Amino acid sequence: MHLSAYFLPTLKETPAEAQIVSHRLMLRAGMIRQSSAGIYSWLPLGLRVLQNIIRIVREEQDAAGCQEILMPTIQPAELWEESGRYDGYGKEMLRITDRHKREMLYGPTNEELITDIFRHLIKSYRDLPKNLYQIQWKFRDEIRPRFGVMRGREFLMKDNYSFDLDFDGAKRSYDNMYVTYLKTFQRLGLTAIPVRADPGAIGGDMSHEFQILAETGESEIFYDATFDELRAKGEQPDIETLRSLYAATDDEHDPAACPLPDDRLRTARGIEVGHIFYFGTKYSAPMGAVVTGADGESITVEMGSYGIGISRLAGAIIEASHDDAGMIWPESVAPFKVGLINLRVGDKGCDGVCSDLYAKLRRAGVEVLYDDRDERPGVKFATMDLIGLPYQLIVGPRGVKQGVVELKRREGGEAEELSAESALARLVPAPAG
Ligand code: P5A
Repeated sequence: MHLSAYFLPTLKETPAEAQIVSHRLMLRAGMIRQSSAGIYSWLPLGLRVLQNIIRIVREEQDAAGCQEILMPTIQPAELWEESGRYDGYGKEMLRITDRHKREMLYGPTNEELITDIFRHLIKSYRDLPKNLYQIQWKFRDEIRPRFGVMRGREFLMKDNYSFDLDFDGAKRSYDNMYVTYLKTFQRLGLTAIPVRADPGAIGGDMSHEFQILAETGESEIFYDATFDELRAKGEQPDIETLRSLYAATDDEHDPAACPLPDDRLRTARGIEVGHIFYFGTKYSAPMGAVVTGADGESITVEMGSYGIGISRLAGAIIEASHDDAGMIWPESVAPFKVGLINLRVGDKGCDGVCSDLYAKLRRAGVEVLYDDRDERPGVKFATMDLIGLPYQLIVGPRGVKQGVVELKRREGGEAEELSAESALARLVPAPAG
């Protein structure tokens, strides 16, 4: 992609309404634009990040044996009357009346709709277990939408739902998602702390939140100091270790019952990027999601639901990884891998080297954003630092004469002069095998 043609509406001024760094940076880098409170359009750079998050979440869901479906955003009110949540959900639910005066709603979550699909289409114990997921927009009329995409009203969620014959099966499904979430967040460049949580409106009696530590987080969490020590060492702890460590939200944390000595207990702010629930027959019993067992008996299925805040993650990753100059994307979610900077557009040597590098990177499947604008070097560096691509490949007249280009890592800022061929070899992944 040539930056001269790319729709990247960057802002020079810091928007006054943005209170936290991720929101400021997303607006300044032209990733999103608000259309009404808590509702956003995703512009090209932002959409690339969102799609990378979606890809990773989807790959991990598929690898864990979940199957993708897509449910509508608009749901009939009757299903929620059946589960008993229609009135209780309150003002957060956006209620709509259609032309036939039927009550509808924009789904804030999909337990009822999936249970309805299940009860009509799955009849036998032989069809279980099942774990179905979707990646779909949700609407919650939050009283205080804020922090950009972190607490929106319309937001993108990966939600999945497990169905099992008994508690042991449901526990296996829950554990499978617990492990899958840790892997997913790790691939997104995040260390997530699984925290025992209050199941809230979704209900049930087993629940974990996945929290990313950040000062601007909306939740307060209590956790074992070992988490910090592991993070400081840059280690991703194994799952058994993680599970054995204490962590709880402020609702769940009970100082009298906490197993940790005072000097091992830490408290911090966190951003909830995922939340998993086991709720047994809370929806399947009132809605009649029943299968026939091996001896012809009726079995009410055991369910769980599991959510990842996809659009929130775009903001959360920035909160976890930025500096004064801008964002620092982990390679897995970066909108492009390389920013190619031509320091003197119009100079034959620079233009030639850049065109050649651009073509070769593209041919090798490396995503590259080529700054071919007629702008001062300072402006180009500032733009690249702001948008935070993992590598900057800098081509200037002095280097071109000496047969070198500069390769710089955004994270850490290490820079090196090397031949164009060596730079390419660094950026192009070695063929497998
Ligand atoms: C689990 C999947 C549920 O809704 N039902 C289906 C369950 N859980 S949850 O915790 O309420 O939401 C799951 C994740 O969605 C993100 N999220 C939000 N993101 C942006 N703006 C919001 N207003 C918002 N509300 C929830 C969170 O990451 C949450 O963990």
